Amino acid sequence: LKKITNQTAEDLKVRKDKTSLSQLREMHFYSRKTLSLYKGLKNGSGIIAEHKRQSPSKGSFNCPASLQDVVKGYEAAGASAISCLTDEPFFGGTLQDLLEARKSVNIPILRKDFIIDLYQIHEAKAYGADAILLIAACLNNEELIAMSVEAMNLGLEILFEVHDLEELNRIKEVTSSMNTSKFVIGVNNRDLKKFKTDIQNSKDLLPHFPENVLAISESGISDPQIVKELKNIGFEGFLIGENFMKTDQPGTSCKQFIK
Ligand code: IGP
Repeated sequence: LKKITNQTAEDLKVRKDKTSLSQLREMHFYSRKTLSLYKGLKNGSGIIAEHKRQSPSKGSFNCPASLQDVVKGYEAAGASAISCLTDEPFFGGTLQDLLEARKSVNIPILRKDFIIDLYQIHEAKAYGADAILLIAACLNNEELIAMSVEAMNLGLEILFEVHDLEELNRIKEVTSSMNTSKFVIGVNNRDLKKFKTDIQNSKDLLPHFPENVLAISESGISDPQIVKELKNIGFEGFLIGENFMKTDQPGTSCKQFIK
């Protein structure tokens, strides 16, 4: 994670030099009214379908479908939202991907990246995102609060990502000071040190969630049966990437999780 965020900081310098904050503010989607990820999950299938070309642990998924086909396929299949990777060095995504996804679908889009700077939140808005990911493992409490306030001021919703109880307790602390309950907390089932996924992580952490918070399970969801199981214990969102992107038609694969 340290390696990734260091690289993110490097790339950020270059982008900041190229595009000023006021230029971001002039972009077409910057003033767009966002869609609610929270409502999308509450009222729909709960599936957040991810566009991801590659991952550090698995390499390229060699998906032959274009981004446009993938995200349109997800929307047609009944996904509640799209997760769009924009990290380039490790996941092969770009901000252009986010822009293209925005032009292709009418469901909420999550910018999936390693957010460590307020500038990235303005980028997210400018390129058409409705929500951002804030990873507890990347940010201290003070940073989490600053990022959250900035996002909410821009009308972006937040998915807080945790891996363990220590991180969940920090998110509880941070969110208790916010005057909105429209945020979601996701348990990442992937152990960042070993890159292994275990659904048990979601099951273990759910009892420690604050009340009335929308709970999401992320990573390693490889079977519709797992979604059913997690739904039964109270999860309302399911973030799925690899299982769809490793097939030729991610939209068709997504559909099998929703019917
Ligand atoms: C999706 P999977 O195992 O279905 O491909 O996982 C998603 O949870 C994963 O891509 C992810 C991620 C992240 C990627 C979770 N948190 C943070 C990049 C950054």
